[in-house]
Amino acid sequence: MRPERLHHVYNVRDPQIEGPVVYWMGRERRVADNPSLLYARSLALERNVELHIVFCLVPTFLDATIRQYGFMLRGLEEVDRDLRELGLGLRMLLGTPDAVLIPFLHEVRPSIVITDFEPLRIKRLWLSQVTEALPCPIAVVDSHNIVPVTVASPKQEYAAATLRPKLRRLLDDWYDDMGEGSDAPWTGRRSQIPAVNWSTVWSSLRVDTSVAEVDWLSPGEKGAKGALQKFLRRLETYAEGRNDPTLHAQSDLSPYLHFGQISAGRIVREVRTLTASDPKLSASSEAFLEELIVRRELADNFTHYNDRYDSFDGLPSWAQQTLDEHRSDRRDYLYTPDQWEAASTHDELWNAAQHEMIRTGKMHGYMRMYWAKKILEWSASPEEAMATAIYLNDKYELDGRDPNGYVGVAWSIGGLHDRPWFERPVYGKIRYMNAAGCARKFDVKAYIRSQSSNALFSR
Ligand code: FAD
Ligand code: FO1
Repeated sequence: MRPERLHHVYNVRDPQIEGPVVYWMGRERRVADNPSLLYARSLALERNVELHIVFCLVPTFLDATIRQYGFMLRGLEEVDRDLRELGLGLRMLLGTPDAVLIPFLHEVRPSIVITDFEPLRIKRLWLSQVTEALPCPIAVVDSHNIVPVTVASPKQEYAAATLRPKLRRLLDDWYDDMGEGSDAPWTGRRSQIPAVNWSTVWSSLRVDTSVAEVDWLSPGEKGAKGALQKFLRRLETYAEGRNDPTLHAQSDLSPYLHFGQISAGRIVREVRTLTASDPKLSASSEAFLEELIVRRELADNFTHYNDRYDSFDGLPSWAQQTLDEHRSDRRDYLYTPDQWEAASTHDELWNAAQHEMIRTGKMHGYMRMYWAKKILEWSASPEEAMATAIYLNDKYELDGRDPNGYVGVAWSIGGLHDRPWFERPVYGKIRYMNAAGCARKFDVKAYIRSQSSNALFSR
C-alpha cells in the first residue's frame, strides 16, 4: 500500500511493537480489495503478532431502519464466514465505540489500530474518542477513494470541473493500489476467535422495522460481484439510457458501495478491461467512470472539508444569498412531513418517485434530482427542504446517509458544485427542473404507471 493512503496516524509518540494489530473495520465491509485490511495484515505479519478484526455495531445509527441494517448485517455475516475460511475471523462488538471498543482495546493492548477513513461527523467523533482513550497509534486508511481524498486535493473543491483534472493526473498511479491480495489465506500468527452469535447480534438492534428489507438485490460481497457482472452485460446502454428511469441502465451498485461491500477500484478495473476488448463500450464506460470516480470522490471531498455538509450554512455563499432573497416568495403548494412521506402531493411524477424509493429502496438517479428540487419548491424554507429530503432519503434509500446523498441534496436544493442559473421564484438562481423537462427525456406516463402502487416491481 502506498504510504499516502494513510490519511492520518494519531498517537505516534507512543510506538510499541509488542501487542497484536487490530483492524477496526468501519466503512469498508469486505475481505477482497481492501487496502485497510491489507495494511493491517502486512503489519501483523511483519511484527509476527496476532491480527484481530473487529466491527462495532451500534444499536441505532442516524435513524437507519431494518432495511439498511439488514443489508449491512447480512453482508457482515458473509465477511465473518470468508475471514474464517482464510484463518482469520470477525469480532462483533455490540455498542458504541466508547462503550465497547475502548474496553476491548484496553484488554488486548494492541501495538497499533488500523481503521477506515470516514468523512461523516459521527464517525469523526468516534475516532477522536478512541484516539484520546488509546495508548497506541491509530492509523486511518482511505480505502474508499481511488485517489485518497487528501492526495487528490488539500481543500474543498468548487465543482467536478476543478476536481476532474486533478484526479485524471493521479488516477493511473493510484488505481493499482486498491488492496489486491487482502483476501489471501492468512499465514501469520493464529488466534482463537470466538464464533459470532448472530442471533444476539440481530437482537441487539433498536431500529425501526416498519421499513421492510428488500429482496431484489442480494447483500454482501458475492451479491456485489454478481450485480457488477450483470451491469457489465448492459454497460453499453449506460451513456444513452442512464437518465431514463423507465430503463434499467444504471448499475445498482450504490448500496454495495455505501456498505463497502465492493471496492470502486475493482469496478474500474473490470469496466476498463471489458472496454479495452470492445471499443463500442467507450462512451458508456466514460460516462459511468465519471459518476463512479469524479462525482463520488467529489462527494467525499465535500464532506471531508466541510463539516456543515448537511445544512444550509454549508452551501456556497452565492446559493445562500439567492435563496435568502427568495425566502418570502409565495409557494404554490406547501406540504406537511406526513404528506411528503405518504406521497400525497398534487404531482403524480413526484409521488411516483417517492413510491419507487419506499418500495424498492432505490429511486432512479435522474428522479432523485427532480424529487429534491420539488421539495425545495413546495417547502416553507430551504432549511426545511434540506431536512425533509435528508430525512426521507436516509429513511428509505438503501444507500442513504452517505456523502453522495448529502451532496445530492445540497446540489439539488442548494447549488453545490453547480453555477447560478436564471433567476426565478423560490429557487432564485438555483437550477430549476420541471415535469416538462422530464417529458423531453423520457416517457413520464410510463414511469408513473410503473410505480403505481399496484404495479409489479421488476428489475
Ligand atoms: P450509477 O449511475 O450506476 O453510478 C455508479 C456509481 O457512481 C454510484 O453507485 C455512485 O457511487 C456514483 N454516483 C452516481 N451518481 C452520483 C452522484 N450524482 N453523486 C455522487 N456519486 C454518484 N447516492 C448515494 O450513493 N447515496 C445517496 O443517499 C444518494 N442520495 C442522493 C440524493 C439526491 C437528491 C441526489 C440528486 C442524488 C443522490 N445520490 C445518492 C447520487 C446518485 O443519484 C446515486 O449514487 C445513484 O443514483 C445510485 O445508483 P447507481 O449505483 O445505480 O448509479
Ligand atoms: N457504521 C458502523 O461502524 N457501525 C454501525 O453499526 C453502522 C450502522 C449503519 C447503519 C446504516 C447505515 O446506512 C450505515 C451504518 N454505518 C455503521 C455507517 C456506514 O457504514 C458509513 O460509514 C457511513 O454511512 C458513511 O458512508
